[in-house]
Amino acid sequence: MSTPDPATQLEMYRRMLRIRRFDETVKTLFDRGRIPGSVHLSIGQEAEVVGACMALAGDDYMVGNHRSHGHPIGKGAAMGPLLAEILGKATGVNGGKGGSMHLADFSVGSLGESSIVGSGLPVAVGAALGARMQGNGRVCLCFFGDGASNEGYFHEALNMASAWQVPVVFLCENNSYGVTTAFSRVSRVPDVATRAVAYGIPGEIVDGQDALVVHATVQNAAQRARDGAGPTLIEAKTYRYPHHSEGPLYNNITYRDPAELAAWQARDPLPLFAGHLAEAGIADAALLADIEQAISAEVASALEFAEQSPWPDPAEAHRGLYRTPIAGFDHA
Ligand SMILES: Cc1ncc(C[n+]2csc(CCOP(=O)(O)OP(=O)(O)O)c2C)c(N)n1
Ligand SMILES: [Mg+2]
Repeated sequence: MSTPDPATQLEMYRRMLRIRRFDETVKTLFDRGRIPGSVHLSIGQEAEVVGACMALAGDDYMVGNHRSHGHPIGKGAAMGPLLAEILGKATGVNGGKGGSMHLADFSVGSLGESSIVGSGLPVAVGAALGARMQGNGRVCLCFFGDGASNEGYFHEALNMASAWQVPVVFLCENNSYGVTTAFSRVSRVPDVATRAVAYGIPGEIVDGQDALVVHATVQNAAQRARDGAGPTLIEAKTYRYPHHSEGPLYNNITYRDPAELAAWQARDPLPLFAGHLAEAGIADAALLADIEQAISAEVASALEFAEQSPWPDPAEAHRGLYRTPIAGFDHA
């Protein structure tokens, strides 16, 4: 696959920056008590998110997990309705009923996200099977973590996808930890990608801090899937800079070496990609500064939109359910 043209590479940088600034804004809102529950940030992982999402066609499907603010942004979604959803507002992508861990945004093919670790894997296989049965040429990209690769869902989904050769790309975002548990403590094989052998599908390891490498690898896998050659398991080695989720839970827990964090921060995907754009003559310092300013303005206006939006009407509470569970509350 060829390297994306300069305009596409600039858009990759914009989306990575959008995710970073979006998640920083979410953190500020959370710290001010504006978001109930918890939030899981993708800061540090932007390159693999954007590289993978931008390797898809506009109408391809995508499935996320609990750490998925960045996935719809990577696929090109508007930030206002995403932020409104996280704040529980009526203008949110799911009417404010889903929140941080349920940013389904059908406008960009994002089928949904779920806090049940591993549960997106079979959903992705179902979506891919549906695409094949409908003959619409779409593929489904499935994001999941290293922790999810130890769930039964992972094995069932990969086996069925392989047996039925459905057009799905499994993208493991291996950020080395499931909450505070290092992957090396819960697996005798160091790489998730090795497990592809058990299902007779290709398994590839990529540098998750390099958006272009991830992009090329996912593009190849998506083409393979579209051509009827079945699924691929890709493992992007990456790292989250914040703790698992926001809040005071992790303040006094030691589970990772500060030197390890510093080593990954030295390979922060944003300066890495900015450096590449400068070296390749795609962006000079002035253009990079303009992009930085434009993205900050976009995030500020997304926040303004979310803040100004109304709360959902209580009468909406039971709309969108398969079945209205309480007699007398039938608003369907
Ligand atoms: C089935 C299930 N088991 C446990 C949990 C609690 N839990 C939430 S996130 C998480 C870790 C997930 O790790 P990973 O898949 O590596 O994703 P990451 O958070 O690192 O992106 C756990 C154990 C859950 N939500 N669902
Ligand atoms: Mg993990």
